[in-house]
Amino acid sequence: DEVPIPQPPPEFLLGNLRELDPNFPSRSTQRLADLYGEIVQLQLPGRRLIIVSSQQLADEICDDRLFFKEPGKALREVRALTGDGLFTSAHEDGRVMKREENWWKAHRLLVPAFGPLGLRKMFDDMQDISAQMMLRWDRLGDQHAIDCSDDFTRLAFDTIGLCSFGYRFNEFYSDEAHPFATQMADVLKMSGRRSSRTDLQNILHRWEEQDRQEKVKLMHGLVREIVEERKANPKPDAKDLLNTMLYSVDRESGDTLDEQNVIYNMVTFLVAGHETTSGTLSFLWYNLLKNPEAFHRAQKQVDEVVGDKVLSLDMLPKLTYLDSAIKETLRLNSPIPSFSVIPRDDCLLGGKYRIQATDAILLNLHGVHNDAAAWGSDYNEFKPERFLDGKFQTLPPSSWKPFGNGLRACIGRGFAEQEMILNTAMLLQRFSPEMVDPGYKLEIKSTLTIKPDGFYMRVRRRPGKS
Ligand code: MNH
Repeated sequence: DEVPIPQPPPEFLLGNLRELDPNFPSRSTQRLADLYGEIVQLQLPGRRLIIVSSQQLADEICDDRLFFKEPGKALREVRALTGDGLFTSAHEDGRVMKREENWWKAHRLLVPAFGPLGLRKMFDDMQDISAQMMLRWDRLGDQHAIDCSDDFTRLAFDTIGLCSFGYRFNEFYSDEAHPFATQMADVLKMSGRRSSRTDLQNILHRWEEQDRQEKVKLMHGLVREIVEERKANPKPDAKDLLNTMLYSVDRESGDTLDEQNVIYNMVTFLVAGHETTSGTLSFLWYNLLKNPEAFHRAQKQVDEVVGDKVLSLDMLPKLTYLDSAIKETLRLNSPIPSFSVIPRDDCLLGGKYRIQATDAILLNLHGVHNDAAAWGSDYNEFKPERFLDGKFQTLPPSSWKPFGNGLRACIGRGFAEQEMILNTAMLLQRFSPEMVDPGYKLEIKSTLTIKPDGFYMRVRRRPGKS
């Protein structure tokens, strides 16, 4: 039997447009989920948006025979920056976009480069950047209030620059963030706002649009310089992503990637990889410091596995508690709060909700990751134990999706996991962090991703650890 999908009362002309806060869309979707439950529909100018917030419905959405990713409004706005790079291109014919061959070419070339062998080669460079962070924290001393989101953003940014194209942004050597990082944050913010306005409203914001386009130009300029430099001075031994993109031939098409697409993908790695990774690390430390038992367990494991030795690649798989704490953080505080798909055809979701082929579906990760039916009544508690000892394999299907789904899932997952475990292990080995304000209540700021706002730590050298 069909059941109507709940909808908040629409307004004249705007429909439900004002339900979405342009500056914080994920707060709006969660508020709607709290009000209306596992499914809710919004009438937006020219389209209907369905928001899904339960594990059961999510599992149907994650069936790629029925649904697939077509970059939604927000991602299409980000294309000003990332074009037909992996994150924002169409791998199939959609309703407004045509299949783009460049997605397939880049996907085939880059999946192996982001695989275990590729990651192994990046270990030393990742450690290099993490060591810079440790040194900086050491020098700042144990009274300094560290802005977590800020420093982890430097870390993630530098790591992608060095590991993927041998470029040093040197974020830890300057007080201000690199201009590229600031421009990127601005462009993402403006792109998000554009996507939640009507065309008319966007015309009225033309100064902001000019600002956005200027920043995009500067960013492309820098990345183009890095590419030109590599072409002028090749590094045949550097097995980084830039070499793969510039010189590897795609077996299927016989092509290499064109230079414009290489630039789009380089910017894509920075966009997709730095805020997500830094947001996760900031949330991780918030969770560890709010849960002293978990913190001590994590530190104990680092003492057992690493001790006073220099961290090495073979130790990473043994740091299972850190891995679980990161997974649990990604459950409770997914830095990418949602992802979207479209249906191939009309269908009945959950056997009762009528979905039309013209709808867009948004998977609200906060809802799915806090579904009591999947996670139990303690779903809102931080318990890394949920993922330990292979329990990760036995979770209900599609109950944990912080890296997206299927063919369009995150290509940088292994990269991010290696970087995060490595950094956390080095930190726990040297320091005992504490919150500057023990009464700090989690505040969240939102761009394309979400991260803690105003979260400060102090770090003290652990006695006897040099
Ligand atoms: Mn990542 C896609 C989350 C780190 C590069 N990433 C996605 C998607 C999610 C995601 C969710 C799918 C979005 C969608 O369906 O529209 N990514 C993360 C998280 C982290 C992360 C939570 C860290 C934690 N991502 C990284 C890193 C890189 C990266 C690091 C690169 C160095 N991600 C990508 C790319 C895509 C992607 C590229 C697009 C893949 C594709 O569609 O082919």
